[in-house]
Amino acid sequence: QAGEAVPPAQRSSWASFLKSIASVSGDLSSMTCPPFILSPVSLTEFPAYWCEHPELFSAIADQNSEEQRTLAVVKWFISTLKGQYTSRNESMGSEKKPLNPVLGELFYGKWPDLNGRGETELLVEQVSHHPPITAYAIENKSKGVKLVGHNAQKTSFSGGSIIVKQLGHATLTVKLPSGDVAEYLITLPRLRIDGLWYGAPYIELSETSWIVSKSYVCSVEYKGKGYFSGKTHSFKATLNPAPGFGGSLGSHVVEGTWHTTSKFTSGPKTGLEFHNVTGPKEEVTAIGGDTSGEMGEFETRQLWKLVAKGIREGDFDMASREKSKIENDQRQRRKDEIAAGTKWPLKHFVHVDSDPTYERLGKLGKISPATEDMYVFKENWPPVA
Ligand code: CLR
Repeated sequence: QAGEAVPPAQRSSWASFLKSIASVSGDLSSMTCPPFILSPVSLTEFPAYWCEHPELFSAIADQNSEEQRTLAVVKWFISTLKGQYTSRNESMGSEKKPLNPVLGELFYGKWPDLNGRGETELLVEQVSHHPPITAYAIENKSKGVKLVGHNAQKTSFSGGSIIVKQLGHATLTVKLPSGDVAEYLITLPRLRIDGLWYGAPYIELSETSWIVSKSYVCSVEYKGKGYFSGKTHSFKATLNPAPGFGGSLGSHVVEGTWHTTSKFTSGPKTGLEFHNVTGPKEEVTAIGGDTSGEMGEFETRQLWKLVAKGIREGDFDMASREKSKIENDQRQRRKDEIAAGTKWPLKHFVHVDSDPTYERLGKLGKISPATEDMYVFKENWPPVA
């Protein structure tokens, strides 16, 4: 039944929200939603999903062949999907609308060194407000593994679902003992947000994303219920040597469901388990939430504290009052900048129009577009002294 999962008092507001998304496409971030669907967490916290299995991230550095390393990268990548795309359903009962970060918003965090895996650090900065763009760097320095990327979304509405095209990409680099650096270009899946009619949204992934290095091209195809395995959250990863590497490196196919397990279905390891995320994950430890620190009021949890409290405690008047304060402050800052002829300075990233790594590796996969802009990470690490 329509609006089944929606609190009765918010059903008409949900219905008008659904009507409005059908007509507005592009950017959902600033649309007004009924309170039951609001999340108290900002999008600047989302890059932490990339490392909720820190041991898989660090294990990328421990492999001694190109083939094993590529398999480790793909295993880590697939293992992040459950957190990225299902964790709000687990923690809050459905997908929710995250807080829309302000320009300059920051989130720093880390995962501790355990069992010799090394410490992993996370740094996130909101580098654009209109359209919303989030840039991040995740680094395990002792292992020499680093992920840098940015993301934005373009939304549309089709057949009762919200379709989210992810813009942006990530590059994973690994310092090898030889002194070389292995690079992996990572592109992102398309999302379909289903369940809107009932007021219980959830994500299904579709289309293809790529993990490409100079020696391997890996495509990850995503399908939901009713497609190749008939199961929700299915994927099929196909790893093939890049042109020129065919003789020495093997091909592999992995199939399964990304929120549970998968196994090799073709190649030398056929039948063996590939990934398994049925066990616990490790959430990031946030760093430096006090306004006296380097991040000041731009630290995400500090910035949104009262809005988040309002959402958590059902005090939506306070939530919207506090949200307006933040928005007005932002508007004033932009006005002042225009008047002064200045621009908000990014703290950790530099925007450039094209990414040579993306262009070079993208060609090996069938990745389109042929080029993308990027946010180069300034090497002022660590984030907090
Ligand atoms: C952000 C980047 C992360 C993966 C990810 C997961 C969930 C996505 C989010 C990204 C972008 C914003 C998003 C969200 C799900 C819902 C939300 C698309 C891609 C939209 C803006 C809110 C829709 C509102 C309905 C839930 C009513 O790595």
